[in-house]
Amino acid sequence: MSKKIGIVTLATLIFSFFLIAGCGDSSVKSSSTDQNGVIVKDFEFSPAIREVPAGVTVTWKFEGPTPHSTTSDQDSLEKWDSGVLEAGKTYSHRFEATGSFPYHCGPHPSMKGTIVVR
Ligand SMILES: [Cu+2]
Repeated sequence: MSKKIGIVTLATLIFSFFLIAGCGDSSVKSSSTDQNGVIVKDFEFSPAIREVPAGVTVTWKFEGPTPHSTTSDQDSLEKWDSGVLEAGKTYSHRFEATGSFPYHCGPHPSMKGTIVVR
């Protein structure tokens, strides 16, 4: 009987640990956002090719004096358009389907990037 209670307590402890780990993960959101993030600055998407797992939200962070956008290419199967955003703004898009999704900056079509969803 006491062995059974011990197992239940252990299971509760493990469950609690994952809950805490989960909370810890969301409290350090800035670093996990960076992992799935793209900086838009100096007429570049950085990194130009960002690989993410399916179901992840990619966040573009706009910096620098020139406003830019993140806009999916015409032939991209995943569609998004941030509109033109100034420094300090962010735009997020969740990618569910796997594939390679090219995008560009509306005002500066030579700015190109790709989100690769694995
Ligand atoms: Cu631009």
